[in-house]
Amino acid sequence: MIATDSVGRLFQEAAAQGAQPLWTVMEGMVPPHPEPKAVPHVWRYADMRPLLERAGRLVGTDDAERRVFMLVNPAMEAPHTTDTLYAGLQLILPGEVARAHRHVAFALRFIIEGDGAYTAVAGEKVTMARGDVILTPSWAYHDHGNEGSQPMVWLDGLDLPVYQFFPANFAQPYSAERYPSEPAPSDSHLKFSWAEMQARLDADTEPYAFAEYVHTQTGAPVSRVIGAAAERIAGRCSSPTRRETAGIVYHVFEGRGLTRVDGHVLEWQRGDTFCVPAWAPYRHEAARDTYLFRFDDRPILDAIGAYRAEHDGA
Ligand code: 1HN
Repeated sequence: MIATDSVGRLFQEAAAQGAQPLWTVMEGMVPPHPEPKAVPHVWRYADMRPLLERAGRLVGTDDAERRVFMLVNPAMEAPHTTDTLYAGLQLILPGEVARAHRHVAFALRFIIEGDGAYTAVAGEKVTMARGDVILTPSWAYHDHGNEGSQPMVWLDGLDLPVYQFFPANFAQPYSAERYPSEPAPSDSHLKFSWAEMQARLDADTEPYAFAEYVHTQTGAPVSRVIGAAAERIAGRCSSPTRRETAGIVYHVFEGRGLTRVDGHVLEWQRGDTFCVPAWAPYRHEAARDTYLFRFDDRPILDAIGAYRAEHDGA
């Protein structure tokens, strides 16, 4: 034993060996409650739409393989909209093609505006209409094109942040601009129409209704990482107060109101996108009849046994 030994000296010599004491930091590693880095935030369509329009004038699809503004959480960096989810707003103008590629990351699209554009996924050409949800499974070649006369805007949801932890995300360009495709069958498992989802929500006579998108081939959530759902809240009514270990991205399909998240008040209206961090209690209050689309990381949390939820039963 060295006579002058000390804790400081021990730590220094441990550091020189690439080792650190656990006991000084252990509480932070097993905190008493989840500690997401993301904060609640709203991206207003009234602010984002003009930026997309300018990007449409200034940047072509030759220079931007995907013309997207990422929705970056104010407390984090891209690609984080929440700790585990990525969201972005994508614009494609009439006549444009966003060229074919594929990647391990899963994507879903929620169509915000426009008509006459398509996304071709693994050989199925899927047409887009407002409110549709379109899936791009992992490793499926996909390109987007606008054969209509209106700009097309949609919300992209990807599991990209997950690949910050698992460096397993490859991407490949396709050898041509478009991957060969045929019109998708009307019952394609890649598309969920809004009409169908709204009918499910409206069939519930309660002031608040929740319905999950279920993959028509697997009967499971839409992907192994990301799940999606929609909610209806009648005007002057509220959702229950909930909290989940899932992070959530919400998009306002129709309506106006606010969401209370952990002391923050997020005001929103049609076209806006907002996020709810993991384990933050949240409650939606609708000023008028409202439909919300949401995606979350519940499937991957379920897979690792880490999904938990509480609600007030209201
Ligand atoms: C991507 O491939 C798309 O295909 C959208 O539309 C957003 C964000 C990061 C990486 C790949 C698309 C993306 C993306």
